[in-house]
Amino acid sequence: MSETSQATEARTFSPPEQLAAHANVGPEIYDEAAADRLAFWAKAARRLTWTQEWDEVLDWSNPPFAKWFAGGKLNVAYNCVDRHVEDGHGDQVAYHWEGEPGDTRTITYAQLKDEVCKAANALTELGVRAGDRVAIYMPMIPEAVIAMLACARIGAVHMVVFGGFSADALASRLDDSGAVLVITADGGYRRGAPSALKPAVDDAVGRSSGVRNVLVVKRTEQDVEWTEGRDLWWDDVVGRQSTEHEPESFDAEHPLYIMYTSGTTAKPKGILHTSGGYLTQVSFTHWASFDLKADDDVFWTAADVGWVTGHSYIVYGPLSNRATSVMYEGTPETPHRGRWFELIQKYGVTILYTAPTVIRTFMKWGEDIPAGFDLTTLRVLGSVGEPINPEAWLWYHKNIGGGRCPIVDTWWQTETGGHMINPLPGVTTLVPGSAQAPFPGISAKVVDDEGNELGDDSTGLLVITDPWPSMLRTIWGDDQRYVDTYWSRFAEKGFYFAGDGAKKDADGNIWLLGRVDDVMNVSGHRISTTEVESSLVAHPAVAEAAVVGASDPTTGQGIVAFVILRGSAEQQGEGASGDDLVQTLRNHVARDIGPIAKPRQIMVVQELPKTRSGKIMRRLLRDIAENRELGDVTTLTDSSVMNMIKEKLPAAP
Ligand code: 6R9
Repeated sequence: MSETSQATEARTFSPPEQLAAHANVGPEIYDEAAADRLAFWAKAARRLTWTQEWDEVLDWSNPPFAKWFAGGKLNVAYNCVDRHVEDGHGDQVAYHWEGEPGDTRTITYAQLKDEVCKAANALTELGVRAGDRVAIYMPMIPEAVIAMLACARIGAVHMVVFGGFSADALASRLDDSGAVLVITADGGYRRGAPSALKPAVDDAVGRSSGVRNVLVVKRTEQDVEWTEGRDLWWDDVVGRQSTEHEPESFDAEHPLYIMYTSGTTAKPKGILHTSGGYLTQVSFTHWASFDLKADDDVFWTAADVGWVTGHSYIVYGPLSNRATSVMYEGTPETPHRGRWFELIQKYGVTILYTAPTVIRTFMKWGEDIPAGFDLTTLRVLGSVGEPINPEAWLWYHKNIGGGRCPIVDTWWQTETGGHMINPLPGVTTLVPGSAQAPFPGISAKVVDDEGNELGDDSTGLLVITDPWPSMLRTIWGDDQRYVDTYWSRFAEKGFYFAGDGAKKDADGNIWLLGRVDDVMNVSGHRISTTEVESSLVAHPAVAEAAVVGASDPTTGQGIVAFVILRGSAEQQGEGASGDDLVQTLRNHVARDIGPIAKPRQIMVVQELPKTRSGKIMRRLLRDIAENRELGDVTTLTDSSVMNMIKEKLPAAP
């Protein structure tokens, strides 16, 4: 593979003529939004069905606590399901679901409505009330979506935890959110075998005081432990409910969900999203960014619902727009490396949205695999989760998009709820590798450390300068941390600090450069260095640990850990069994946090570089992990430490 640097990539791609001619939005949308931002978002909000009109589009009287569409009332689930059935589209497929073993389910909007109503009645019977938190820890099966919508329908706040996370991760989230119910499954299929979910739930719920019931979907039929009185089968409780359920209207600012994301400290942040503004932006961006045509398209976000991308672009965006979606349970290589392409061919997928890490994996596997399938139905491609390097962009464009599909590279975050910076497929001349321009109605800037806007051809920090409808409203239970984390860096200017570095090229296109704080991005998953460090230090052999994200050709960043062993373990680390210990530690982290957090490499060292205030200088360790000349070491307490570390290390890959 040749290196294609961002600076040297010069090819651009104008919108396909046919697509541009019939696109949902044309170039005028930028002027319209610029002329009156709030009127623009109000118009987007009117695409939804409200039972009561709002009094004010934006109430920003108490920044950074925003209220969008205050006074307005709606039901999010009604907007995603019922209104399409009432409009005569009950027979339209909402999801073509495909299990990893090849079993399938086709769910129409009418069927989805019945299932959501039954689940809403079941939750009510279990005593769940508006405002209560419900944890969802599920494989990628339709019940995950049904459970989310059932919560939304009754005003309960869902909190989806990615099924790959450990019992510990689940336990801390149950605790922090104060969940009263956990909805899970016996297991799911992953890489050709059933993997269990229930044991982690039993472990986590055993440590939590607030969870009253565990509702279990039968998916794999594997044996599960059962706690009488607490555990209930989904089929028993939901199965017998009525398909009638009257949706109640909730305030636009009623909480919709909490999604936890890693920060710079070990404690994950519960990002809170509310109803009206969130659905407005997610629905509108889904329609405009992908040029979604409800009657014709087959839309596929190939991601997990346990990631914000799944919330916004598998569930709320597509359903609010009456899209027909594909939902797939498993991994791309099961039972063979052409599985995704087979699904595109089978369902006639027209829009595919996925992450660069998957594209880079497909590149590694070779272009012969996609070439063996009919992918000609595709017309728009999307990318999300990390910067897509121009080489991967061009490969995606040629080998999956057949050279004819625009690629929409969408920059956004759990915190932003929906797309923020991306090209529009019928409007923008694409620059491979760049997310290009703020979405209409979004005000993003690249600034220097003082918050001064930078001109073209410069590098700085990404900020959002005005509130947007699907912005997070706070960190669950911690307003101060919300202020400190996002709004204190540029407090005087009132900017939202995204935590990403960004560059503006000579033409004003925005290029995202990754996290500037200590959050790593591994295959699109955000993992904090502190989280992994805490896990390592929890192992009896480890005295101290420092973790950095080093650039990795496949996963974006790879986790590299530097550990100082405890006295008793030191000899092991030096001796022949050192490799064993390193393996043990890698597995320990995988078990503790989840497989995604397993360090790529662990190096045993004598010392770690620290500042006078005791902070580990990860920047220097990153230099080592990426085999670079060391940067500035003047703030180290002891600059000889770096030489010591370098001497002891094998050459980094
Ligand atoms: C949606 C999502 C957010 C962080 C974000 C940034 C990185 C996401 C990106 C991108 C460059 C893109 N990121 N999309 N970087 N180009 N198109 O990924 O949310 O999991 O919260 O991660 O991911 O660093 O700050 P989340």
